[in-house]
Amino acid sequence: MKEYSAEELQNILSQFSVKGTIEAIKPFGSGHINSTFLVTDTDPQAPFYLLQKINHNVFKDVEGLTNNIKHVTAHLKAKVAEQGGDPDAEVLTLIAANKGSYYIKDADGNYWRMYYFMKDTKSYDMVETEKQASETGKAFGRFQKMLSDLPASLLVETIPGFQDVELRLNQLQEAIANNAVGRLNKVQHVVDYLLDRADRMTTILKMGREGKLPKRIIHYDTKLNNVLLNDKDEVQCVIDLDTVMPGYVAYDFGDAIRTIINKAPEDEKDLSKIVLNTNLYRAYTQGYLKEAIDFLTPEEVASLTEGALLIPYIQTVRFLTDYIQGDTYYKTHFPEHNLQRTLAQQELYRQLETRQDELNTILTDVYQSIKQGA
Ligand code: ADP
Ligand code: GN1
Ligand code: MG
Repeated sequence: MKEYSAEELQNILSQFSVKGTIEAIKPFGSGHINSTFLVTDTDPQAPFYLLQKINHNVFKDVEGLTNNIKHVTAHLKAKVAEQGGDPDAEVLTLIAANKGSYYIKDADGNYWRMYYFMKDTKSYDMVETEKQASETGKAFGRFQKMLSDLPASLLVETIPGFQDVELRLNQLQEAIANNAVGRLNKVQHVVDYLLDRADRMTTILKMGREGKLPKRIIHYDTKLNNVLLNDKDEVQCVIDLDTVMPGYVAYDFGDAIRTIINKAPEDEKDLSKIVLNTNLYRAYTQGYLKEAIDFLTPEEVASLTEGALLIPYIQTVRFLTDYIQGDTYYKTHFPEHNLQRTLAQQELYRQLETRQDELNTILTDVYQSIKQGA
């Protein structure tokens, strides 16, 4: 990533309606896509800001993306207010740019936007407690519920086919055919493992095509660190709204379980540390279903564990594709980072595959006890 001087960042900042006296602008967070900076004020009581360079390689339509975020945040804020909550604490707020838009384009053609920074919150890369798991489940269940009456026609698809397994496998095949940086040989065994399962992974797509699963507005990037928890580890705000689009709820469930069902990071090097934790899985499922049970159809509930296998599978495919094509998509922090991520996700998938029945039993158990008001 390009290093930005304080002067360059100040210049970008000056194009937004920012008040106060800026103390510092520093890199922040551990997202893989955008570049994020925390903007602090000399007065600790004054608002702080979060400045982001939008990854234009990933998000081609920045205007459409920004409109999506405007619609989604306005809708969420109205719902939170209706329910007696604090919209500015519980929903992201975009900062207007001086030209009346909510993003700016710099001299190099890069796009930037700003939010208010949510003070006294934390986002975790790795789960530590069942409370964090259940609060994250609650966050995404409530998020889907609040967006269930936002007309999908208002939103553009910021990344078409984002969790479409057939599309992701086509992208893998393309990377294999190009073998652009000569890495294929080294990962042929992972390619074989994934392709062996390609047919088995289309269950959700097929159910969708057969009209058995409705498309709803979902978050599409429900990893643990896309939720801000407060100092008591209670949910405060769902963040990273770039991918909010119509999709199947099983995608959101699966992506969350990917980061919540085990305490190892998604790029764990020592595969023996990747161990499924069914208490964390149960806690997430409880938090999620308590919020979502009223609007989910029985078929959707039954599809959730399939999502819990599908998304780690797709994530393995995506990390592997990026490794083979020479690390062009995700930010990497060392040369073989995408390979390490691939192997960790493959291991997670492998364990999930052998224990799907157990995941189903827990899900059914949680579902029944919520239905019976236990
Ligand atoms: P990316 O798309 O790169 O993942 P995110 O929007 O998720 O970018 O932001 C990266 C990180 O910055 C988050 O994981 C979180 O730790 C932090 N973050 C993002 N938005 C806010 C906010 N408004 N207030 C506080 N922290 C935030
Ligand atoms: C990216 O933006 P971030 O870091 O929250 C990616 C997700 C992946 C995730 C893997 C737009 O999420 O799809 O699941 O990395 N986001 C995009 O950690 O591709
Ligand atoms: Mg993020």
